[in-house]
Amino acid sequence: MIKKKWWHDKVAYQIYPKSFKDGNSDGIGDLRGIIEKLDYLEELGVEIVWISPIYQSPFIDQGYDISDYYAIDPVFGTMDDMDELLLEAKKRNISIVMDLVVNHCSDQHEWFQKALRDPFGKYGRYFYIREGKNGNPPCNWRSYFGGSVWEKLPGYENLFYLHMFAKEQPDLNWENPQVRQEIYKMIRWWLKKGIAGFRLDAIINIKKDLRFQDMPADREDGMCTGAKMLQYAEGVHEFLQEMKQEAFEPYQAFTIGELFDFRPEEMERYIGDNGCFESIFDFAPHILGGSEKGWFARRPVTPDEFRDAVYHSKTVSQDIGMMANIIENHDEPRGVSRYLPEHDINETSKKMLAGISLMTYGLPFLYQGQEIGMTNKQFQSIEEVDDINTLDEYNVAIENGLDKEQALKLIAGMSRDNARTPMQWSNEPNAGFSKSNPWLAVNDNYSEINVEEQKTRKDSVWSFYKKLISFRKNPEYTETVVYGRQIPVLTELKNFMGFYRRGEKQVLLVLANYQSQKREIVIKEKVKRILIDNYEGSCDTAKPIQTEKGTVFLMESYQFLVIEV
Ligand code: TEU
Ligand code: CA
Repeated sequence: MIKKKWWHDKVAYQIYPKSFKDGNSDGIGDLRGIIEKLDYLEELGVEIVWISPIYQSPFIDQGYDISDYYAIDPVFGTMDDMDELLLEAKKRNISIVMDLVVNHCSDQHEWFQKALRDPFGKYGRYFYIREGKNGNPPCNWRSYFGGSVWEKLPGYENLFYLHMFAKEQPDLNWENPQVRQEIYKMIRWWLKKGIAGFRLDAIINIKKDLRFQDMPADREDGMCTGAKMLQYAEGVHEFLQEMKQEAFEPYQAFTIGELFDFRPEEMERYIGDNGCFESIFDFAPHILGGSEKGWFARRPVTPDEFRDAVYHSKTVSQDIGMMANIIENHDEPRGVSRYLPEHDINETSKKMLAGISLMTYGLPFLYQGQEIGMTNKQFQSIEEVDDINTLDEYNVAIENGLDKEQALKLIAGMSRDNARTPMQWSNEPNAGFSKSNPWLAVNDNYSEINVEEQKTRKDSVWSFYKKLISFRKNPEYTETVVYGRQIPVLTELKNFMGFYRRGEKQVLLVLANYQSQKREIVIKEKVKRILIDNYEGSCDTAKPIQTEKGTVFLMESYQFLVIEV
């Protein structure tokens, strides 16, 4: 079994601050809004809250472009609000985790402004500034948000700076020890303030393949996705270990890495006993169905693929450390819209997905609105989209010959704005999120799907999440739910997920009928008791029958069960 950590038995929750709750009625969520809702989070059973960036920012990439790491953006409030939030959270046993965005900063950050003035001086070395090839970029890497990763330095014919993301997000030069020290200093400053730790944004990108060479083109634009260089970049662990020792360890900080494109054999180095992070997100289901061509060429994810991805992650990680389970975040569509077939999205199937996510080995990480089963937005036109990433993918679709309508249709399902629409608190105007017009339109379905309504109903998605969360904390079962070994069962069945959680005190069996058709399931064990059933309270609640083959269940459409055997 893995070494126990204080956060293992918790449930975590991500807040996207612009869209969570508006405290001062300007249409944008803020810190006062979060403070207002701490009781709500406590009631749900949340004990760790990660807040997406609230630092000073020009908001080219919604706060992931930071112009001052030591300041709260006025849109969100003041440093006093932040201190109050920390204090109030503490009273409720909630640990606050901030976003650490240090692969890049904003082009408005004073470091970059100074670099622009003197590219060969001290601050020039804070970034990757390179000579081009006769006025063309040094190499053919494509940025995550489209176009070259290289942008010309204003005033120079053949000097470029590197940006893996938008051109307003210049990459910080981690090879420079001064840069690293500045970052560690900033981290310590925040930890000293009382935050519990950080979520580390795009962190694997901090190590570059410094040869900056062309790679074989993967699209007709002649470029290759910059992410590919990560395969050739050696030594990210040295940076990460140094950061851990100098910044995190002195404060015993909780750290959770956002890692894509990492090598599975490195799991130990990431989340093992001496790993550089406490945890990392499990993005295995997220990458399913993707295409090098772009979002427009994605295909839907099948239940079996989803299952296999989840099982694989657990197989490679559960003896090493604990990953975090998500079905959505601020970069993703809504989980229920993505992992359930479109015509089957209903409260029962949403509860099944909730059950899978919370009963799978790992730290459950909810994203705001997931607990009420918020769905993707129906975008009517590209004008409704704010997100820089979606706008680029829309253009890619157009460049590939799709007309506007098709392009929108194909990329809308992946848009990051699906998750960024305001939190649906009630059926009041603007979903109770704000008294003014929100910065991004609310989802039309807020009168059906909202917190206020769901809290009054015992059979709501919200109530089911609450039940799953309290189950994780029930002293009778917590050890098994948190540390019990996950062992797949009935893997030959299509559209089905079954697994044991084998603990020291008991064995739980999790069964999910991931389809609308009913089916018969036979298990070899006798049932001690049924602990969770998403049909509870209805006449279709599980009724196991003992036969000589074993125990037989007639499982309803998207039925989800946790059984003690
Ligand atoms: O995301 C990193 C990242 O890899 C994503 O950009 C991902 O490729 C994309 O969202 C897929 O659609 C982090 C943040 O979570 C994201 O919001 C930021 O835009 C990005 O870093 C840059 O800071
Ligand atoms: Ca506000």
